[in-house]
Amino acid sequence: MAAPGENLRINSDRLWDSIMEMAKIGPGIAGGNNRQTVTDEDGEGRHLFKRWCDEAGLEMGVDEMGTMFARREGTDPSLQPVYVGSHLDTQPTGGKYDGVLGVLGGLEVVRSLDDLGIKTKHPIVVTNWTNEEGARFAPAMMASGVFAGVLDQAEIYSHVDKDGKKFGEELERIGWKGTEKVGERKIHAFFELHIEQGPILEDEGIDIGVVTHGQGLKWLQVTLTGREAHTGSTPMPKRRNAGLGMARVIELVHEIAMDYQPDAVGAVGHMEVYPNSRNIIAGRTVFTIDIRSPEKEVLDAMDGRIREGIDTICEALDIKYQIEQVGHFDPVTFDAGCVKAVRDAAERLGYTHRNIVSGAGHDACWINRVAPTAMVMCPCVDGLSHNEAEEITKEWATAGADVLFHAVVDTAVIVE
Ligand code: HGY
Ligand code: MN
Ligand code: MN
Repeated sequence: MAAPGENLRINSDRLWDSIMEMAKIGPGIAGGNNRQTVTDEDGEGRHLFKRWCDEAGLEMGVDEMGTMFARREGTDPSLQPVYVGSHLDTQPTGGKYDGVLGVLGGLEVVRSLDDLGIKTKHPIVVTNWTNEEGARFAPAMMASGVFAGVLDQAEIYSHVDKDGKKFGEELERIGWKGTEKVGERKIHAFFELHIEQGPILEDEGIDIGVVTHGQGLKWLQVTLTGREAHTGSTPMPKRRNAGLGMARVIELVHEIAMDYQPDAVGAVGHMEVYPNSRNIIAGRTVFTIDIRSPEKEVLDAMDGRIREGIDTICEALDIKYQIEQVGHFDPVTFDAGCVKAVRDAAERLGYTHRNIVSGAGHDACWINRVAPTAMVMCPCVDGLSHNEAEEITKEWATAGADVLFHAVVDTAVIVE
């Protein structure tokens, strides 16, 4: 079967217009988006995506985690479909492209196939995975994790946000809890287009990242318990300061990550201080350590050193600690066949490309456990993401979607 000709391209204007249309839903306060998972804004974004899928004649399925599957029939409906997609939920101060480019890039593949009158043997399913970000409800890549069988659905339903609302109840409230059993769908291959969220492609002037691996991740939620006391009248030696403990742990995480350069990373982005009053010594702090590395041994070594360090810090400050692992996946090696389809597509289309390891986690990292999977990356301005100022060019979006188009269609097999 012939591969798509190098002249076959997606409709750049339509893709860009769709991204800008989606960006109007759940606007942020600085030009980006706040469309957090299973909020009303997420529900509105889902309805817009469904309307576009209906207009494209796709058959929509929704599973019990709210993941949306929009199916374009193949000439042989008995074949396992090629899945293509990402996520529509955003960070609280997210950008317009993180996740959205992958879902709407997948929809653009289908729209372009219809424009060109191309049929494929395998069906194609455009996918919106619920709660990739893990910002409102941990962990990240939640629905794809349940789909891959690594997270327990009933337990996940009970996860609460900072206001005590439960994920399962919120999913039901916005009307997007489907009836399909999660994980029963069989996938021939899965492709995800995503912005790099780092500086490499832009710095090197390269159009396409051929993602060969994804780095591993651990999220450790730490609770430190000291004693609330007056900041003025409590002598320094008598303080049990959970705020000081958190500060020392944050410094420890940074120092340990710096010991494993150039690849390891570590930070604390989520911090809560109680009672958070100007003249009360913090009695309790709750925060999440995010450590990552392409090497499992390094990730495990950092984990061990951090736990030892927390014990030493808390001993010295006479405070208690609890550590709960709230997110984890090992480094991922994507499917060689799917990675080759991405690389061949970039080559055929004349786009510059390079192999790259994904620094961020993605739904593809979990789906890679149950189906051959690969990712396509495009650059982003200053490598900035998880910031409302996240930006890409229309040309970068087009190149990424063109490569996605060819990789998906190559794998779904064109019918002459
Ligand atoms: O945390 C991550 O890497 C992803 O953006 N959820
Ligand atoms: Mn993402
Ligand atoms: Mn993200």
